[in-house]
Amino acid sequence: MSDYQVFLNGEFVPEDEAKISVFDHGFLYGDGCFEGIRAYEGNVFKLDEHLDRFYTSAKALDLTPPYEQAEMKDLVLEACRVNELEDAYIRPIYSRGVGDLGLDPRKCDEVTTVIIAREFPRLYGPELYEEGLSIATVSTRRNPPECLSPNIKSMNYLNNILGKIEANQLGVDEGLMLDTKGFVSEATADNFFIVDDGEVVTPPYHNSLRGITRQSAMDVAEREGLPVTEKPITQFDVYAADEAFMTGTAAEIAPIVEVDGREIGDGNPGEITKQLMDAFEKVTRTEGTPIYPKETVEA
Ligand code: PXG
Repeated sequence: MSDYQVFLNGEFVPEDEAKISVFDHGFLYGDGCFEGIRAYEGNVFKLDEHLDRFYTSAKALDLTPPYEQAEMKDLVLEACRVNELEDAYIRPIYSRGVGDLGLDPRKCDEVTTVIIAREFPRLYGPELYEEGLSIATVSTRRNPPECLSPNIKSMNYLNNILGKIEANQLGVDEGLMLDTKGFVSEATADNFFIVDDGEVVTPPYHNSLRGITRQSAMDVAEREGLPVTEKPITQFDVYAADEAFMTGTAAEIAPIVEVDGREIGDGNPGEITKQLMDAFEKVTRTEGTPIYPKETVEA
């Protein structure tokens, strides 16, 4: 076992001592929220954007965080420092806390706070970033906002996990989820884009998670002079597209070359996709909140 230090309820403890009660409602009911954040070469990428979403998820769950957002920002950076990380995957979690066996959140006195920071490679194998992924539409539909908003990044991922299980059973690299109306929503842990006649298109975010990498990819595309549109897309639009890719903190930008047995474009990662992958990589290496401010390094 590695010896990462995990922040748990006010202190950093060795990871094998970072234990949660079986009566924690995060465990019993998936009642809580989390973020997945990355650091590149000593800088945490889009930290404020991730923390804004984290605190909005908590608010939507009517969960009062024990730390102000600015304190949480310091703790995330500290979690990287105590683990001496430059490149990291960081996961802050707030769960409802320890209660009894009833689901009423009023039974829980204290929100559980966890921050895990560790090294973590890109979500898919390196060859898939060269050759592109084969994906398939799964039958599990993405939770509609009228039942459970996909924009709450909650500790209950069963909707996406059922989609991922189907994708695994189909023997493809990832599952594409539709919304309840049959429009494309997103992949199980990534947002979805197509490129059509030079235009970069992604579905509106109401039926999917408003991904931070999704926004970065849109910003990068605009800076590269490409038209970017948010509009509903169908499976037909996907099959007819010139290119397709996915975006996510864990996956970064990942090219897609096959959907439901249909080749996308010529079956190779598209030129615009590759351009965006390169431009995104540059952005991740030049922006971000420093983990080790200069004064500390020089002192
Ligand atoms: N959709 C869903 C459902 C997600 O969970 C994204 C899109 C992409 O969002 P960001 O903001 O990351 O660009 C996500 C993010 C994991 C893991 O452990 C999952 C995510 C992020 C980090 C790690 O599989 N999902």
